[in-house]
Amino acid sequence: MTGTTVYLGLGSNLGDRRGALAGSVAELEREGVHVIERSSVYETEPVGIENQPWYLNQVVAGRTRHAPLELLERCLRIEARFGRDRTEVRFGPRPLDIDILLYGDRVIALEGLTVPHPRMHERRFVLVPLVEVAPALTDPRTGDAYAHMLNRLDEGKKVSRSLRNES
Ligand code: GSY
Repeated sequence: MTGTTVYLGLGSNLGDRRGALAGSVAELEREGVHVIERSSVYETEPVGIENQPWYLNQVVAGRTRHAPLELLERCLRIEARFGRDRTEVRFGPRPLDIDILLYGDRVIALEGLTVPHPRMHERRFVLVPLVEVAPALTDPRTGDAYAHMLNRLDEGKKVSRSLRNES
């Protein structure tokens, strides 16, 4: 497929977490995002509101012909299919979260969509899986490698590979 390479961050901390991640990959394919790489699944300590269940997180790379806002619309639709309700507490628990981390090398500042994702560089639960799938990837604004940002990050939240049979 031609189009743009995008990196998406997937997260779940309610219900069948692993099922939501696996299911969202299938849904992305249906919604016009051809998934070309998947990181391992990571068990991660919550960031933001700390008193909530731990997350499973994963980063996928895909190719899509959708424009950024169309892609966002498709991601929101998939979240809703997995029971996500956007009236939830900000930074609180959710059955599925799909964040657009990177859209090619575009820098996007639109109402409702900022790319690169504004908090990705300060989150181990994003950078660890991102660097796993794309070790040489650089920030389109600064040219700085995400691997270097991860090495310098002093966030301290636990991020560890999750075993396949955990939910
Ligand atoms: O931004 C995604 C939702 N989220 C997460 C997450 O996916 N993983 C971890 N570990 N903490 C989080 N806090 C929020 S909000």
